Amino acid sequence: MQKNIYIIVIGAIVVAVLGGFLFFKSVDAPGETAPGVSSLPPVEENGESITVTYTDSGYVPKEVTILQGTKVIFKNESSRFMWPATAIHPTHTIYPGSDILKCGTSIETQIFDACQPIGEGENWSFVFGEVGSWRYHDHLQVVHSGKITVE
Ligand SMILES: [Cu+2]
Repeated sequence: MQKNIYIIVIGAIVVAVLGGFLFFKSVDAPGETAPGVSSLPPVEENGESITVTYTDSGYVPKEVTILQGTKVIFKNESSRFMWPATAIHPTHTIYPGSDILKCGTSIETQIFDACQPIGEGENWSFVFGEVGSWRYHDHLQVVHSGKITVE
């Protein structure tokens, strides 16, 4: 009788350990991105877009208010490279899901970070899915900053 109880207890432990292992393995599986990078929820575009121009004296307009799902096109009309990125320099983690460490990964296009210098006359755009007030800066000219308010 005593022996049967041991077998049941050991069996329960084996099931718990195996179950836990499979559970964590299945949680990790859906990402299929770079190691340590989880995928971000899809952003629904609302079909609207506005343009923020980067000039030699900074972003114009410096502050804009948009509806959730609006695409903001950052247009470089300065005489140097631009690199729009969410606050705070240098980590770029204020906008949800963003992090400069995600640049170069499969979710690079889903973060509020150009992740690279954008040349003169070129554009970089981002669709804002998160409601809130998001400060950003130019990663190459940190004094040039702005704010996108998403309603
Ligand atoms: Cu920066």
